[in-house]
Amino acid sequence: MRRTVDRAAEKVLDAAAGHAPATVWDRSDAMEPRCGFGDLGICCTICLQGPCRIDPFGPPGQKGCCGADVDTIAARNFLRAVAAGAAAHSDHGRDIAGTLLHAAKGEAGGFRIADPVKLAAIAKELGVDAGGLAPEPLAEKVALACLDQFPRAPLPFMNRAPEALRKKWTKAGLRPKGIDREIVEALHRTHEGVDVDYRNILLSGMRVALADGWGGSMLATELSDVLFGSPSPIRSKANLGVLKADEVNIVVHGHEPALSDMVARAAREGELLEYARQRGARGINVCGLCCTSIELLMRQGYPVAGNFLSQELSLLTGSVELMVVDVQCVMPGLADIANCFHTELVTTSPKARMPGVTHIEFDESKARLTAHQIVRRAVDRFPQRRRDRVNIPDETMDLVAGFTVENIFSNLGGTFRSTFRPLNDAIISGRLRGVAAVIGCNNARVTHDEGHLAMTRELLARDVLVIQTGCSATACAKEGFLRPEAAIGIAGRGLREICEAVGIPPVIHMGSCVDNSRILRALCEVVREGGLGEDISDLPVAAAAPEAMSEKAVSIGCYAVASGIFTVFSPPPRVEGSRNVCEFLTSGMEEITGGRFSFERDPLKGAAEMVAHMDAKRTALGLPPAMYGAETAAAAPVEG
Ligand code: MSK
Repeated sequence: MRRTVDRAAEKVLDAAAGHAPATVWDRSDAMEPRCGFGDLGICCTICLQGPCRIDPFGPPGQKGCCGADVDTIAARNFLRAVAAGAAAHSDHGRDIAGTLLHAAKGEAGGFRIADPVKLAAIAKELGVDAGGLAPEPLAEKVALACLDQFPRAPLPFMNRAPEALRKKWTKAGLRPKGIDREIVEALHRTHEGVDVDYRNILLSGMRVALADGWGGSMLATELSDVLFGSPSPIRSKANLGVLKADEVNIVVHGHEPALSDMVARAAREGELLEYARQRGARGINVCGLCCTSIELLMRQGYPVAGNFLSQELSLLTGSVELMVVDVQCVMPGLADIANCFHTELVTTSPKARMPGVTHIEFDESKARLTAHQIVRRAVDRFPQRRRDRVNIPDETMDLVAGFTVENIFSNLGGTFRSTFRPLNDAIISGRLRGVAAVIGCNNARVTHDEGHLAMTRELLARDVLVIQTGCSATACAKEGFLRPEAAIGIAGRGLREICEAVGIPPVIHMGSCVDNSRILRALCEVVREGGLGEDISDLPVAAAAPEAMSEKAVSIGCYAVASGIFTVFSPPPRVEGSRNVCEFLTSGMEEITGGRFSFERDPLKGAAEMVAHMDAKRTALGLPPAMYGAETAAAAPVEG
C-alpha cells in the first residue's frame, strides 16, 4: 500500500528510509496480521473471566463466559469508544471554560476576553442575566453556566436545533442528562452484567455523542471564540515547507489553544527575537500540527505543517528545535524520533505526560511565563541543529481558513448581508447540489490523505460545497483546495459560479475537531432560513470521515447521525462482527433521527452515496435536479 499521496511526506519518508527510527507506518506494518476478533469488535475484555471472543465463522448463538452474545459485545465496545471520544472533546471544553473563568477573575495572566460581542450573545442564549455587566463578570457567569452542563441537564445549545429534531430526541429518549453524567453512565452500562440490549446500548452511545456535539464540543468552540477571538477569513500556508531553514522552528501540537496562543505571542516579542538572533537564527517560526495548529491558523493565520500522519515527519526534517504538545493525537513515537535529533519534546498537560520527556506544566496563572520559558528553550537548541541533517521539503500551499457560522453569512451574502439566504437559494435552484462535511483524521491503515482528496474532488465536481475541519481540512489545504482560485480547476460549473461570484474557496475550513459544532450550527441556520424542510434530515447534506482514526471521530460520527445526517465513516468502527449492530447503525437509526451511517470503504463510492442521498433529499423536497450534473472529478482535474 502506498503510504501517502502528500509529496512532501513522501520526500521525507524516502530520505529517512533505512536509517531513521521507525515511523507510524513501520509500526503499523509490524502489526500485521491484525487480530480479526478485535477488528470486528467481537472480543470482550470487560471482565477478568475473558478475554472472550465470538468466532465469526462459527455456529450461531455463541456466547462469552457470562452469556453475552455477539451483539452485546460489539455494542458495548462501540459505546466505550464513543464515551472515550466524547470525554476527550468535553474535557477539552471543560478546560476552556476553566481558563475563561480564571481569566474573568483576573487569575489567568495574559488571557483576556477577546470577543465581548460573542460573549454577550452566548450569555443571552444561556439565559445568563447580563444586567449591564462588564465583560469580566459576565464571562464568569457564562463560564459557570457552561461548567454546569457537565453534571446536569439542560444543555442549552441543544435549543439551536430545529424543533422537529428536538422532538425526535425527546421521543427517543436521546436528551442527555448532563455531559459527565452520560459518559459515566455509559461506562456503568457497559460494565460486566449491566446492559445487555444492544439497541439500548447503542442509543446510549447516541446520547453520549449528542452531549459531546451539542454540549462539550459546542461550548469549547464558543468559549474559545470568546477567549481567543472569533476567527475571520485569513490567508496562510500549509505543508512541511512552512518549516524554516534559517529560523528557530517551534511546532505546537495537540488540541488545546491556550498555551499555544501564548507561545505564538511570545515568539513575536522583541526580546525573544533578539535572543534568537544572538544564537544565529533569523527569527522564530511557530507552526503546528493537528488541531492546536488549526486553532492558531483560524485566529492568527499561523501556518500548518501537517496533519496527524505528518507529526513524526516534521521531526524527521531535522529542523525542529522544540515541539510542544498538549492533549490528544500526540503519538508516543515522537519521543524516539526527537531523541535522534536535537529536538526537545515538551509535554504540558498533567493528563498527558511521557516518560523521559521534558514536562513543563501549563498553569493559566503563569501562562506568559511558561510560554517565554518554552520559546527560550527552543532558541537554546538552535545552535545544536545539524545543518547536514536538515531536509525540509519545499512544498507549501496557500490557503484561506477562518470561516464560522457568523462570518460565512457575510461571505455568502456579500459584505454586511447577514443571512444564509444566498446559500439556500443556490441549493433550491440546483446551482448547488448540496453541502457535505468531509472531516476527520488520518489513519496509517489507509493511504495518507488519499481518501480525503478523492472524496472531496468528486463532491466538488458534482457541485457540492464542501465544509471541513481537522486533519481532513489540512489534507485538502496541502492540495490547494482551500484557495478561492481552486474552484476554476476542480469545482463543477454551479459551484464554480458561486465561488467566483462570492470569492470563497470551494472548500470551507471551519476549524478544529471540536469546531464540527460550527457545522451543526450552520445546518440549523440553513433550516431556519427556510425553503429546505423542517429538519436537518430534510436537507440535501451529508457527512464523511474517510480516514477515521480516533475515538473522537466515532463520537463525531454518532452525533452527526443522531442529528439526522447521513454519514460515511471509514475505516468502520469495530462493529462489523455483529450484523444487528451494523444494521441498527446503518439503517435503524434513520427511523429515529433521519440520520444513518454508511461504512463504505471506497472514498469514491462513499462520495457517490453522498451525492445519491442529496439527490433523494432534493426530490423529497420537490426541488429540481442539480443544474449541472455531468461533470466528474476525472473530467475536472485539479490545477496548481
Ligand atoms: S487532530 S482527532 S487526527 S482530525 Fe483533531 Fe486530526 Fe482526528 Fe486528531
